Amino acid sequence: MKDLYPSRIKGMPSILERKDPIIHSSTKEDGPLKEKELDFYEENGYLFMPNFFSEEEVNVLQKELRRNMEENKQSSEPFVVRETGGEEIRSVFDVHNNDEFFHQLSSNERIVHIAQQLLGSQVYINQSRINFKPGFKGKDFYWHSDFETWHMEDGMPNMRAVSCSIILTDNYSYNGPLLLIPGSHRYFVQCVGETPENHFEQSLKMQNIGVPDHDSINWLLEKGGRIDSATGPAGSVLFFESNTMHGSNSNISPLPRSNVFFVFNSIENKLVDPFAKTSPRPEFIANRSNIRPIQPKKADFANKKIM
Ligand code: AKG
Repeated sequence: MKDLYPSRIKGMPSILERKDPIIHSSTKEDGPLKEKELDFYEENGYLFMPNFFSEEEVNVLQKELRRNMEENKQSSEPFVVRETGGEEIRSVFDVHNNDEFFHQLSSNERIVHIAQQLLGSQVYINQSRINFKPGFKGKDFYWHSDFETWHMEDGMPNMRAVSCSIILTDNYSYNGPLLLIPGSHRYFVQCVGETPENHFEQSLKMQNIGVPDHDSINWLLEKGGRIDSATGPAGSVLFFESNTMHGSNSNISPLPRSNVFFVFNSIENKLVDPFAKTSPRPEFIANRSNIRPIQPKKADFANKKIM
C-alpha cells in the first residue's frame, strides 16, 4: 500500500498537505451535528460540546472513574501505564474491552452517531484510554499528532479517525487540559528519527520519537493564530480530528484532571502493517483483530442501566 504520509525520516523534516477529506460524509444532513458545528470542526480540527451529559449522568461517570482507578491501583496488567519513576497511574488503555461500564459507554448512540457522521461510514474503536492526571503529580503530554503515531506504528492508512474525549472531572486552564492548534489537522508534520522496536514501552510514558520539531510547531501556530484549550465542566465532550496537533501541560494544581478517550476509526480504514516497518503494537493499544462495526446503543445513565 502506498504510504501517503511518510515520517520518521532522516535529516530535515517537512510539512506535507493533508491528502484526505476532513469530514467524510457526503451530505451535511447525515447525522446529529448541525452545519455550524461541522463547519467549526472542518476549520479548526476539533469540536467542544459543553455539558453534553446531564448532571445525573456525570455523577455516574465520576463514580465509575473512581471505581476503575481503585480496581487498577495494584494492577500489573500491561494496559495500566504508570508515570516514570512513580506509582501514579498515567493511563488505563483498552477500557472499551476490559471494563464493562466503559465498554457500554463506548457504544453510546449519542457519541457513535457523531463519529459516523464525521467519518462517513460505520465505525469501530481502535484504541481507548483513560488518562488520569492527579493533582500535583499528573505529568504532561508533549505536542503530537495522534495520526502520525497510528500511521507509523499501527498502520492506519488514512486520516479517517476521530478521538472522542469525555471530560470526567472539570477541566480548567490550570489543571492540564488538552491544548489544540486550530487548523493543524490540514498539515502533516514529518518527524525525524527511527522507530525502535517496542517503542510503546517508553512512548506511553513520554514520547521522544514521532514528535514534531519546534520550527514546525511554530509554523502551525503562526498559521492557526492561537492555541485553544478544551476547558469545561465534567460531562463535556471533545471530538478532535486524528491529525490535530495537541498536547497538555502537567498538573501542578491540587485538582485532578481525568478524561476518557475513545478513538473511532472508519471501518473502511482498518489497520494494515505499520508504515515504520516495525512489529504491530499490542492489541491493547491498537485493536486489529475481530473488528466489527459498533452497533450504537441507547444509554440510561441516571439509573446506571446502560442498554
Ligand atoms: C494522548 O493520550 O495522546 C493525549 O494527547 C492526551 C493528553 C491528555 O490526556 O492530556
